[in-house]
Amino acid sequence: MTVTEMPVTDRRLLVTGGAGFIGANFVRYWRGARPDDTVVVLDALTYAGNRANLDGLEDSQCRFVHGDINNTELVEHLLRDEALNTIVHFAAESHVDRSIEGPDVFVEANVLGTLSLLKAARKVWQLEPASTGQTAIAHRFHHVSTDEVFGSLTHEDPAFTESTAYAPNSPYSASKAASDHLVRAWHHTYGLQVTTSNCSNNYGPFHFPEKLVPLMILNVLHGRDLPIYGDGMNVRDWLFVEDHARGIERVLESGELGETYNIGGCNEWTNIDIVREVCRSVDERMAARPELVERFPHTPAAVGEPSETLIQFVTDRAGHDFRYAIDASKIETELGFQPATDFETGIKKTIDWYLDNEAWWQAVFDGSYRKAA
Ligand code: NAD
Ligand code: TDX
Repeated sequence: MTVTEMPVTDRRLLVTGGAGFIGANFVRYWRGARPDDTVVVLDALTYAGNRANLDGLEDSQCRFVHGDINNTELVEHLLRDEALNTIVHFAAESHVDRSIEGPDVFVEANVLGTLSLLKAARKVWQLEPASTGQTAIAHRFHHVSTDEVFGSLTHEDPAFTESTAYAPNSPYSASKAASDHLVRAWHHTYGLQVTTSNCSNNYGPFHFPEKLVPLMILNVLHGRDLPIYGDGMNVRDWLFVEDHARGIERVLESGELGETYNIGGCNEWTNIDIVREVCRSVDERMAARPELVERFPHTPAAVGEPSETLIQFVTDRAGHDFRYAIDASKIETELGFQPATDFETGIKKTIDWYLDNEAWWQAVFDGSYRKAA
């Protein structure tokens, strides 16, 4: 189908999964950069969703709706009643280890949830058959995906480009790949104005402490083992989360409809090196700020030990992808996007955020943020 571009001028956003790690950082960034835009966050508040991630952001222009993307009627109602013209779709089950333990919810949230959104968007934005006589409403559906859909690289392989064949290996990445294909099909078949971004591993504030970087920071602070899967030589490409938000902004502003854009940090690290870096960085802070040792008496620095002594090599993740790497030249050359935060700065900001926001992660650990939601 030929798709005529209908540019969105006055942006009114539905941000799905906006109470999760990247979604909340995106809303935070967007509210700062474009305070006049309307933002409605739709989030089911699963174990990973946290209303506190949006603290200080909600006002007359930005509101939170507790609900499931699989509730198509609710999505239609929000799009229609609030005249929303842009969906930025983050909502998903996102943790690979959980997908290995229980894949069903990944298909429900990531595949069926995306289908539900696509159906609602097509209906409310009036992309029903021409015979209905309706004129389509200007809109954009931006789908947030991952580099994991491309599978695993060896050391020698070139980085993933947008034309790398899909080869998902985990239930998580398979569900994300399926959602990417649905989004593509809604563009080609029904003319939905879509863009997709496939991003590498993010790190930064509000990251749920089941994922590598926050888990290691908090385990160091508590003097707990640092579990490294396998030999720790698996490679990931790390991007500061605010740069992901900026990359999506560029795609929303200037991305070509139906196109996909890789977003990455050009910043490959083995897991063991990332963990050593976290250990070094925390130890540096402990040395510079004695009050931290009083707050965290179980951290190795409290007894003059390096945090690296906590490293434990444990059983590998099933089907563990060896290496991800993003070739981000398309978004750089076509949309002029480059990450703004280098890794050294980003990891320091992240560690400082966890040190300064103990109430946030204590509430995550004791579940009180869920009781309050
Ligand atoms: P997250 O797990 O921190 O947050 C996911 C959010 O989605 C949570 O707030 C959760 O409550 C919500 N959610 C889940 N199912 C829902 C449903 N059915 N209806 C409504 N809300 C629902 O995940 P994240 O790390 O912020 O990832 C966000 C998106 O970015 C995901 O689509 C993920 O695949 C993608 N992504 C993540 C990374 C990364 O490094 N974390 C990298 C690339 C792409
Ligand atoms: O305890 C751990 N020990 C360990 O060695 C954990 C939690 C992870 N790891 C390894 C597995 C990975 O090689 O660290 C690497 C990173 O693991 P995760 O933080 O679980 O991220 P990953 O599996 O790479 O997936 C992440 O990036 C892509 C996000 O969770 C996905 O949502 C995103 O799509």
